[in-house]
Parts: sequence; C-alpha cells; structure tokens
Amino acid sequence: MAEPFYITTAIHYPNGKPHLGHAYETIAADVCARFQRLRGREVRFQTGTDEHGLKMAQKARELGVTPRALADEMSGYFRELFEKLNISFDRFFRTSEDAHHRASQAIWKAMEANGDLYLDRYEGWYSIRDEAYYDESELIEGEGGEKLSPQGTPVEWTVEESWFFRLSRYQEPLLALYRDNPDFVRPESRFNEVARFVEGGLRDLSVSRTSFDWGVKVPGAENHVMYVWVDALTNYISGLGYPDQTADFTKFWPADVHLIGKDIVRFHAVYWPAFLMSAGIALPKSVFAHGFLLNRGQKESKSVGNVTDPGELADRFGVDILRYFLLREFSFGQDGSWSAEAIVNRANSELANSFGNLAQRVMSFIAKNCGGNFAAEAPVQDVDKALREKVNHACAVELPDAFEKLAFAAGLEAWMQAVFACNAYIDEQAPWALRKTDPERMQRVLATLIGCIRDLAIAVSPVTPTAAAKILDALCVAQDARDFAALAHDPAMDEIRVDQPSPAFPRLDMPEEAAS
Ligand code: ME8
Repeated sequence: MAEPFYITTAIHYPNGKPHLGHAYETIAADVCARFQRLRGREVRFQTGTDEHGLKMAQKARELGVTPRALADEMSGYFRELFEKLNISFDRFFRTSEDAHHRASQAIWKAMEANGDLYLDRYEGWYSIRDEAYYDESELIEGEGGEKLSPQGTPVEWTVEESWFFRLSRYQEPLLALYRDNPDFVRPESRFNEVARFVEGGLRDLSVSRTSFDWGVKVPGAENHVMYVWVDALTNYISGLGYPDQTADFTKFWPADVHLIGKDIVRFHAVYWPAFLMSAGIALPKSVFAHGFLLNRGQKESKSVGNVTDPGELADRFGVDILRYFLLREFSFGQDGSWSAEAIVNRANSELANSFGNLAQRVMSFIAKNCGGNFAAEAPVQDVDKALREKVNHACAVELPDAFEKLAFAAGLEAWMQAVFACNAYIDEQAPWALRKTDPERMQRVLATLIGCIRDLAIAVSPVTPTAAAKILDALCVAQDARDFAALAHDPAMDEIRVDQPSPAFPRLDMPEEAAS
C-alpha cells in the first residue's frame, strides 16, 4: 500500500488577482506533490481561496458588488492561473462552499463542548489587511506617528461583543508540542519565533464578529459570524470531508505539511493546533514557512506600480522556466529578489545551454547518425562508470534527500553539478570525433550519456514536467519507468532507440530593460 501524503498551501484571499507570491507558494507545493508521487506515495494536494472576512466584505463594498460575486470572479482567476502553471492539485477548495460552513460549525461545536468558547466583549486593535488582532505592545509607529501592525498595516480600535476561544489554556500543551516535535515549524528561525511568542504568554482570542455578516454563522448565536481565521484554517480538514469520517479524512489526515508564507506562521503554529487540540482532532505533522518574494528588492504594490501578473511571466518566459527559476534561485524559507534578467540568466545558463543543450546534442546526433537505433557493444570504461555513478547519485540520492526537506535550491544544485559533469565528459570523450576513429567506443560514450540524460530528466520532472516529458518521450522511456524507483537500476542502455527530439528549453533573449 502506498503511504499517503497530504500537502496544502495557504488558501488565498480572492480580494484581487493573484500575484507572484501566490504562484511561488503553489508551485513549490506542486513540486513537492509531484515529487512525492514519483516517490510512490499516494498524494493529496489541496489549494484554494479564503473567501470570508472583513477584507473581502470591504473590497466588495468598494467595488459595489456582493462579496460572493467578488469571490466567484477572483477565485476563478486563481484557479485559471494554477491550471496554466501546471499545478496538479487534487482539490481546489473554496470556503464559501456549503459543506465548509457545516465543517466550520462542527469544529466550533467541538471546541464549545470542550468548554473553550465563551461570550464577552472585545476591545482592542484589529488589522483588516492582516485579518488579525494585535496587542498594543506589538504595534509599531508609522511615518506619520500612526499605529501600525507589526506587518506595517493600518489597525483600528474595535469594540464589539464577541465569542472568545480560551487560547490561554493551551500555552503549556503548545510548548510541549514544540518540545516534542522540533520540526513542527520549519525553518528553525520561524520555530524560535513561535516558541518565543507562546512562552511570552497567550491571551484568549476573539473568534467572532457582529459588525458584518459575510462569513460562517456561529451555531446558536446567528448574529455572530466566525472570525475568518477559524473557518479558513478549517479548510484543511473540511476539504477531506470533516466532520464525516470519510475515507479521505481517515487516509490523509493529519497533513504531512502545511506550506505557508512567513507572515501567517502564528495562525498555523499557534491557533490551529490549539483549535485542533480543543476539538480532539489530530495535529498536522509540520508547518513550513517560505520567505517573501521581492521585485528587484521592493515589495510589489499597486501604488508603486510594480505588481507582476504571474500568468504574463509564464507566457513570456515559459511555465517550466518560471517554475525552475523560482525554486532554484532562492533558498526556500528565505526572502528572495527577482528580476526578468535573473530569470533569463538562470534559464539560459542552466536550462538552455547546459541541460537542454546536452540532451539535444546527444539525442539529435543519435537520431541523425545512427538512425535513432544502436547497440553499444564496446566495454564500459572507468570514466563511463564514474560519470554514471555521479549522475545517478545526484538524481537518486542527493536531489530526493534535499526535496524531502523542501530544500529545493540545494537539490537542484546537486542536479546541476551532475549536468556539468556530463558536459565535461562530452568535451573529454569527444564522441563526434570518435565517429570516424572508433565508432564502437562512440556508441558506448553515447549510451553512457543517454543513461545520464534519462536520470536527469526523471529527477527534474517535478520542477519542469513538460520539458522533462518531452525528453523522456524522445528517449522512448516507458510511462511507468519515469519515477524515482526507476533510478535504482541502470536501464538497458545497450539497446538504444531515440526519436528526433525538439528542443526542451528555448534560449531566451535578454529583456530590453536590462540591456539599456
Ligand atoms: O494569508 N511572497 O492569504 P493571502 C511570497 N488567506 N509569498 C507571499 C507573498 C510574497 N510577496 N505575499 C503573500 C492569506 N504570500 C490567508 C491564508 S490559510 C488558512 C489562510 C503568501 O492571499 C502568504 O504568506 O494574503 C500566504 O501563505 C499566501 O501567499 C496567501 O496569502
């Protein structure tokens, strides 16, 4: 039986169109999902949109539409983008679905039955942009002396009747969770941040609002809607069928990893496990917080006019190239700054000129000069064996070990070193010159390279699925021999058949803005 693996992204606020940060997170989760499938796991991958809350209600009011119409329209853009980016989600979840309201009310009732919910009055600071409550002590001062959230967003003084969740009860259980599971929050810097926050003491959390009605109704108190994060976090289980003990829920919960950005760690590593403990539901195995993407070092914003449409980037550079760039360029977990030149440089030097060129040269040479078929009869030499071992180790051990830890850049670095070794081997062995002097040796050199190209294409396929499939198609590799298990044995590369390939990675032109 394949071991199940459940990965989720944050669900995105559809109060506007998707930006590159949304694409980054979802691509990373997709690479992880595809990677685990190729490892033989039974994967469930969920993403979607977070449609309730004051932020959505306000945006809809501003545009003169209903929150539902806004959610329907914008959620469609997210789904379209993810389809375009070749995201292999199993479930695109929308929190406005009826079943989700039922699930959120069920978790609420379970927390209430545990004695963790009570009615009181809330007085304090709220940031609509972050949909978060803040303590006075956490606020920072803006340029004009105004109070801002620690994320730099405006806060409002709010006074309302509200239901509260007894978060204060969970300080000790949460600290015990962190002590027993040092990998519960990754990377380590985020773990430390969360542990320090909880050690500092926890106040009960306001979990309902009465000033607007766009949300999930509180059971038995219908003038209240749930605080948006209560229902948002519940998406991770309601997408599996909770509160029913469905086959999916039993198989996939608890999740292996919630992939999120660094700004929402507190919700996932403090509130969510506390809600689950209260409701008597198993806790997710881990939370991984990635960094933020900056555009040439700047945060993207409508007022600066530097907001990038990820779909346009994909059209301009290619989906596989964008996916590769985002995971290769930045250390996952840290912030990164991107630019069009950086994409072109990375794509040309590593994909077009190194791996693409290697595959193209070798395969088209065979297709042209050997009629696409040959049997390598000359003996294997030490140099051939050394290259096969290096490449196979990078693809079957180093890259998967790194990807298991979500260290995508390190895994791709090991992969790239293997590509460079193949190119050095070609220069040294000069197979094109051997055609006249020693055709049998030429065949052995080509057979060695074909084995390496197969390994490299399989290993990189979670990142660049279309280009990798193109190469594996030209190499006539069977569909069921394209997973990591296939890397455990050397294919019978003594008998080779190669179809005429078309280039897997285009060479890109440097953008004009960089040249000027
Ligand atoms: O936070 N770079 O939704 P969201 C990288 N609905 N990642 C970024 C980013 C950037 N510049 N900007 C945002 C929410 N993100 C909630 C989540 S989950 C139960 C509810 C990431 O649309 C951000 O960190 O504001 C988050 O993980 C995701 O994009 C969605 O952000």
